[in-house]
Amino acid sequence: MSTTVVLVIVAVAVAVAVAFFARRRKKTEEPTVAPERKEEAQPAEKAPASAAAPAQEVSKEAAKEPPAKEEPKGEAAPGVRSEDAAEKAAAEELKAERRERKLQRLRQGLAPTRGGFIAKIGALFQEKKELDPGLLGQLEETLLTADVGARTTDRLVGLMRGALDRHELGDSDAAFGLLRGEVKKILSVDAPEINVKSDRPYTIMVVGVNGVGKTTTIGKLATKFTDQGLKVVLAAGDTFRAAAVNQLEIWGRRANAEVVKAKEGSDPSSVVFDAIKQAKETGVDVVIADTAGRLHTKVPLMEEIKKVRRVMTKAHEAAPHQVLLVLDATTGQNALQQVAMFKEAVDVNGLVLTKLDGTAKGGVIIGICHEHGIPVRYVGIGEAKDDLREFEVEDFVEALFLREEAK
Ligand SMILES: Nc1nc2c(ncn2[C@@H]2O[C@H](COP(=O)(O)OP(=O)(O)O)[C@@H](O)[C@H]2O)c(=O)[nH]1
Ligand SMILES: [Mg+2]
Repeated sequence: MSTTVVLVIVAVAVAVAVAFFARRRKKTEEPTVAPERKEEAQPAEKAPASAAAPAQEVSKEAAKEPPAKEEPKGEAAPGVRSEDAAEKAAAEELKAERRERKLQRLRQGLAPTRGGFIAKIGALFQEKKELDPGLLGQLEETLLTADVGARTTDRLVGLMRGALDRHELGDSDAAFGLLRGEVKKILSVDAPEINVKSDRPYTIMVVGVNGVGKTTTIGKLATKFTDQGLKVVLAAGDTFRAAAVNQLEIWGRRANAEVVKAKEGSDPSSVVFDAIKQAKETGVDVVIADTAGRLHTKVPLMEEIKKVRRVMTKAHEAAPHQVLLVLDATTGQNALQQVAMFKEAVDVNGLVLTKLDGTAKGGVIIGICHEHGIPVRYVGIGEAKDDLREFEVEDFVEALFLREEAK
């Protein structure tokens, strides 16, 4: 009886031990394998040996590589990367959207000019089945009426005549394209970019006859710079009218820029000198000087402006970094004469063409660039603070020569 009991106890003990070891073995054979890896393993088992080989090579290659330092969580990396890619794509999309909106505003702003002489030119070429020399007479008239200027008109018509003579103009599209290309060439005046961070303070002198939009342009420019986090000081150099100082102060508040002023009738040069001095002492990034613009034909005014320029250089060796001449696009041919006068007096190195939104005479810009070789830096397409565009030839020509509306 006792033997049977002992045997039963031994048998139970053996059974328990076998069951225990069997369970332990099973556990070690299937470690913490993730379910997906188990799934991956199945086809590999079924796959022929040759197909399995590259996988082995890959893992050998992986083993050769230094331990994954930056990406220890190997499985998380692709996720992070795709998040990065998505963020990048969203940023790109936003950028493209902003650019399209900007272009749209430029197209709108240039609509009157485009609807004027560009539309006429478009129609000229559109109506013709064949291009004949008679067309050139009409082109000449259209360009002259649009204030493109005599010399520039000659250049453009001459180019078309040559192409016609050589039978290079197959159709109206080719002719329109040729004209557009030449206008682009004329507008592409070679000049270094304006980099206001290249010196501190960077100084801009703004000149032009009365009412062209100097003060407004200064306000828009100041906004542009303060939006970039730059510290801006405006010098109220138009001391001849109290209203001019008030107007600049309003823009200063809008743009979050300080205004340095003096009482009515005081010396404009000393105001500008003080502004630059103050800017140097307080670490200001950009100084923009407003100037008077009445009756540019009066010698004293031109002398006054020349003096402002000289005094700016006294206040800061590299000043003025930019002398921007503001021109009102609605004045047409008159703008060409203004360029000649200011260029001689203060060595203008950049142009701002304002009020393009309200004129069909925007073509004057082509003549100005052709005759004077001064780069256009900004264009004004409205009165609001963000209605100043950096002049980009490509965009400008594209907006100007937009064909659909010109038909
Ligand atoms: N439509 C339009 N008006 C402008 C533009 N720039 C300036 N103006 C307006 O032109 C007028 C004269 O501008 P102002 O800055 O006082 O000229 P300033 O005498 O040269 O300083 C103001 O009524 C401005 O609002 C522009 O780009 N488009
Ligand atoms: Mg003014």
